[in-house]
Amino acid sequence: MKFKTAIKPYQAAAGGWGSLEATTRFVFDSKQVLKNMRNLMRMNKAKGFDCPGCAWGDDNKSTFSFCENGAKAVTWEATRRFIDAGFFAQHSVSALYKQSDYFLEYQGRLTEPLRYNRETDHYEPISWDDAFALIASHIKAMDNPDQMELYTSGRASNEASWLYQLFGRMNGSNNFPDCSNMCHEASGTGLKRSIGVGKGTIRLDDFDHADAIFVFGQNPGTNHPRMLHSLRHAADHGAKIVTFNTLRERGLERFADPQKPLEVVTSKAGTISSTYYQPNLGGDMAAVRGMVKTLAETHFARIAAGEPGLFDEVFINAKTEGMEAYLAAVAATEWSHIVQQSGLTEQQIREAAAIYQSAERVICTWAMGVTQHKHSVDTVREIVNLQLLFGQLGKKGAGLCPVRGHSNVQGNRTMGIDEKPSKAFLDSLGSHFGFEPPREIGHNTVEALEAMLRDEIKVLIALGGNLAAAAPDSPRTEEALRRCGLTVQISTKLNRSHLCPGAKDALILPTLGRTEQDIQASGPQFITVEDSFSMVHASEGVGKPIADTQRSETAIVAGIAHAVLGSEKVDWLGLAADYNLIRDHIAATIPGFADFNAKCEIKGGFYLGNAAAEFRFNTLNNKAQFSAASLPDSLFPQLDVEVPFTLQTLRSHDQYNTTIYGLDDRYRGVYGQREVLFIHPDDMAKLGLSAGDNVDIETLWNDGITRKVTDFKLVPYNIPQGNLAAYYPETNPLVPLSSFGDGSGTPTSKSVPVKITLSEAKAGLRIA
Ligand SMILES: Nc1nc2c(c(=O)[nH]1)N[C@H]1C(S)=C(S)[C@@H](COP(=O)(O)OP(=O)(O)OC[C@H]3O[C@@H](n4cnc5c(=O)[nH]c(N)nc54)[C@H](O)[C@@H]3O)O[C@H]1N2
Ligand SMILES: Nc1nc2c(c(=O)[nH]1)N[C@H]1C(S)=C(S)[C@@H](COP(=O)(O)OP(=O)(O)OC[C@H]3O[C@@H](n4cnc5c(=O)[nH]c(N)nc54)[C@H](O)[C@@H]3O)O[C@H]1N2
Ligand SMILES: [Mo]
Repeated sequence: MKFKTAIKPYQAAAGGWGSLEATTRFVFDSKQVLKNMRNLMRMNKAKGFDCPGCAWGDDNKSTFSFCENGAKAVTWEATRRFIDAGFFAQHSVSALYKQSDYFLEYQGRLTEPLRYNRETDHYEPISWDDAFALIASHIKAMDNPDQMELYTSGRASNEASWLYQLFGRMNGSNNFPDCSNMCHEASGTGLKRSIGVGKGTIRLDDFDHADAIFVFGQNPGTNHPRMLHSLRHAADHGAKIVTFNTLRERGLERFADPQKPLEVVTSKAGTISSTYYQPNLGGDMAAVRGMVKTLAETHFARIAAGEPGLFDEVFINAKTEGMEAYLAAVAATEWSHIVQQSGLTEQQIREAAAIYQSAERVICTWAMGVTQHKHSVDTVREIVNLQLLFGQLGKKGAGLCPVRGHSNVQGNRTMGIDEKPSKAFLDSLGSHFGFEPPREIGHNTVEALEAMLRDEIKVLIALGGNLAAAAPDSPRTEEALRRCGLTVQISTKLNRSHLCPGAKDALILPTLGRTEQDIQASGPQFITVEDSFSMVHASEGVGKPIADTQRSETAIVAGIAHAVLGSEKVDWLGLAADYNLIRDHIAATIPGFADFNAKCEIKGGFYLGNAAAEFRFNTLNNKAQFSAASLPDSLFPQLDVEVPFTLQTLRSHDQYNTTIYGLDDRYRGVYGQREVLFIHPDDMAKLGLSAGDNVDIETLWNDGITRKVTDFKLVPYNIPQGNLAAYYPETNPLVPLSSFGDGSGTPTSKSVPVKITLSEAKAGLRIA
């Protein structure tokens, strides 16, 4: 495939015509316009399916509650293109491996179960029953249950995830690596340690009541476009939106609502961020610490003058622990350290603190810019510290909001997809089903890959996702997959992971997507999902599946469990025949789900509640815990070499994680290409390089392994000096598997120590 390439800075607001045009282009490009439009209109409504795009909540207010990127996610799934046995007979695995990720998914939907034939290097059809029997034979041949890894990607429904974890635990292991380990793990861990619950404390309508919203390290214009409606609405009502983002992101600057025709026609774009700070990568903890340093100064000065202080002392005394130690740590942190690490000036940080101080109700939101560093748990806890000082929790318009990624990643965790489950959960599962669940902590994603590399894993089952391309250190990750005995990929589309077949056997099991009707023995089924705001609601597909050989995720998990464990303790196939029965078990084993089936009728879903938002802190002493961590001295304490650049790996506007929809990144002005490197113009000049030069990027790490990608085109960009940005997954080979967050285990995808050098290739870049 050839694409016209260009670099052309984007001048308009985010959203607006650009967004409508792109949405309609996606919808009309696909073969079935009417069906797609109907799908879109039902998305995120009481009846119909939940958008598979992101985990943002639904306001049920806009006429069309969908966004450009949600439209892409739906049309990409609902395509009429498909591949069957003929395609795999034609293309060997080695030949497909040479194709791009874009090419692989572009081929369309997987329709038949397939087994890899090592002799011929082709995938060949296999019946569902034979596939299940093959999986059972591999699992039964294992020496111990920890030789299996059950990976989950965050699109899987509550019903499928719950069944999957039950299967894994009944088989004896807590090895549940998942995409969350690479994503918001630091949020879950940090929040749990600080406030006793690993989820956000606010509800969607809190945005309407906030006086200030602090947005750390996220790009909603691309990754949570519906969040722009909430931000825009808040800004229109006078809320201050303070953004901390290393890059200048258009969606955080200006937004024209594509669903308001007048705004689009008149180009009446609204300003989103009232203030925009560009910290260094990994600089947010320092920035927040500097804000607290400023606010503490004012607080104590006022008290010394006999005036009321700033902090919410009633809340702090009654509900928290550890403030003194924290404030001592803040006092001990020098401004020079804060300035050096944040990359912001003392004045900028004092200004941000002043905005915080003047707001009565504050929301802090964040995503991958906060969670994919070594000190991410401490950073999340630093944000919580700030909010605790002011009692910005559990009141209207205030609280903590980690903005989740995959549309049901939060629900997966609620359902028990967790390598470190709580004792209470295991007890409840064990007593409900009369078995002793495994008590040992299982593997997270990095640990699972390391175990695979040590040849300890005989079976890998992946419920969705694309581990080969999503995980760090691509060549080693691919090798890890190839070293498993059996790999089983439950997928909608062809991807890199299918092309890294297990050493003995590999299966591809084609599944239905969320947009499609799911008909089981008892009739049409719906599933449920949970959004970032702990709202659980039903989702029912409307499109007709492309092939009757595809099965639902729930049915596939049940089929595997039945083949392995039989029906003595659990009637797996009976559960898959009627998802209401699964929901009854969920109601009996997971807190907050009593009367689950009845609650599924509630329009807009039901709220699971959040103990911390009600000032119940499920920590050891029932108080919220301040964290007194010190600021790290360096992002790379493991290294004793000088690091010229820190690289972040991020998403373009035309991708969903490892799914590449197209090669444009409209808001960043990049067209027809993905192998680009965003760099400050002065950094480029210092190295004697120019826009359009091709460079090689090499990781500086301490294990003697060379990690390098070549021929990336330089794009001068509004980014602080010393910081770089490039797209994931192309740059995953640069992220060392052994570089992960303290306490989170999350690969440090937003801080990779690198150097760059001019590469051989000379191809110039057109700067329009
Ligand atoms: N269309 C679309 N939607 C998606 C996804 C997708 O790929 N496509 N992915 C989904 C998933 S799984 C997730 S987790 C979310 C991801 O949503 P985001 O977290 O928005 O994803 P990234 O593209 O990784 O963007 C990281 C943002 O943080 C900034 N940043 C990076 N490092 C730092 C830092 O250290 N400090 C600060 N202050 N800023 C920093 C970057 O400049 C960038 O704007 O989106 C979800 N929604
Ligand atoms: N360098 C770098 N690496 C990263 C990140 C980063 O920012 N930088 N981000 C990380 C993050 S936040 C995440 S969440 C992970 C994502 O990791 P994953 O969740 O593993 O990856 P995805 O790309 O979302 O998975 C895409 C595949 O899922 C399958 N699929 C799509 N829909 C469905 C469905 O409904 N059911 C099933 N069974 N399969 C389906 C398709 O076959 C598709 O190829 O990547 C992480 N990796
Ligand atoms: Mo994610």
